[in-house]
Amino acid sequence: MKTALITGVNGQDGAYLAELLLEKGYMVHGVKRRSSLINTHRIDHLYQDPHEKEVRFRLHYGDMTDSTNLIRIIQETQPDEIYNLAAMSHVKVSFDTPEYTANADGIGTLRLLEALRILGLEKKTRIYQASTSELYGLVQEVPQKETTPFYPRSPYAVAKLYAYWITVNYREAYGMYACNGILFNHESPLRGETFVTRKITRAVAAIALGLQDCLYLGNLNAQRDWGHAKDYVEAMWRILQQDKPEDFVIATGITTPVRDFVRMAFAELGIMVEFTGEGINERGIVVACTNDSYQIGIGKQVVSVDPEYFRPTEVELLIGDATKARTKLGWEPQYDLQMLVKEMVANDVLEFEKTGKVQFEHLIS
Ligand code: NDP
Ligand code: GDR
Repeated sequence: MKTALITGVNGQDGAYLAELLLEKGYMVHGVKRRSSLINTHRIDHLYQDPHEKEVRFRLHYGDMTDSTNLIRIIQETQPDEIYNLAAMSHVKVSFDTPEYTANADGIGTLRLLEALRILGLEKKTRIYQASTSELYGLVQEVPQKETTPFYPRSPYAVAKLYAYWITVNYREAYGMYACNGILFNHESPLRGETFVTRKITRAVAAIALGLQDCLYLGNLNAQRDWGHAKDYVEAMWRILQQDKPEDFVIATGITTPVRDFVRMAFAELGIMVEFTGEGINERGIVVACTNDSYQIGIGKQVVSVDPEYFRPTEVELLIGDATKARTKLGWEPQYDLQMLVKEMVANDVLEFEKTGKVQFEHLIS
């Protein structure tokens, strides 16, 4: 039985990856940091009482900013594979917490690599680093592939740039099996509520339900290559099963503006929205976005732009070329954007239903 250690196990990707590895028969250890409230809802279905026999899923308290703790967990668990998914992963928030982001996302990766060397595991343990399409930042080339130059545009991306190169350096310097997956945006019903896709699908459900009037967003013109997290964790696993350690871009190859994601999400509930123009009011820029639904009032403004959500430096266009992953890993995404939007909206409708406020299943088209 192989043993895997996942940092960030209670995040979106950690939850899908833990499920996948358990299905494959792994012993899975997860690192989660202490929080004042229980925040394991994404992995609660995987939880096993540690007092039972043959437990294959265990959680350990840990933090990417604490080397001693990482060394101890690795020593105890002796993993065959480490998936380093833990990070302060919100690009906008990284402008507010740049030093912490550098510490957790950049130096945190170094701490794991060094822990393997200190423990003499550098030839045994394979390590996956969660790199990101944010490394490409300001467009140098489209579509973006493994050889495209990096130009990070946020403290988050700069921290991840360090993590990318320290992973490459430890591979070259010490012969470690250390790989970067350069993953483009991937979403799911488990996506954090403040990332744009989930923010939209939740708001669409709430607006249709009459619980919210208007969705305030930032840059509607940004374009992202959105895939499904379930497909992307499969790629992470495949990256660590190759003969030779290498870096891979994982993407769908299709890019979509934020405003089209908004349209698609409303359309799932039978509400057609139209962006009819821009103006200025006391809140700043307003994009008129009206709808054709009797349910919520024909012509009602359902989306506005709040400049509060603009970033000091933005990444305008991401579109990935995953040819290398398709050919070398045999990786193919199973979901397209339409399927993803459908699943996310349906999930948010159900979540609001669970709160018992109102039943509106009939709205799902
Ligand atoms: P999430 O934000 O959902 O999960 C991040 C996880 O990291 C959470 O479990 C979080 O714990 C944990 N974490 C944060 N800071 C620390 C710390 N200091 N010590 C220990 N754990 C910490 O991210 P995703 O699952 O979406 O992404 C996984 C990884 O992949 C991240 O590194 C992200 O940067 C990267 N990535 C994500 C992409 C995407 O589109 N989703 C694309 C490319 C890369 P807590 O719940 O306590 O906050
Ligand atoms: P991103 O994801 O920054 O690409 O990072 P996010 O969903 O936050 O933003 C995508 C684009 O949408 C625009 N946008 C808004 N974003 C948010 N969060 N909230 C808004 O109201 C809003 N309005 C418009 C943004 O400006 C941006 O252009 C994600 C994270 O998962 C990273 O960890 C990961 O590395 C990258 O994807 C790949």
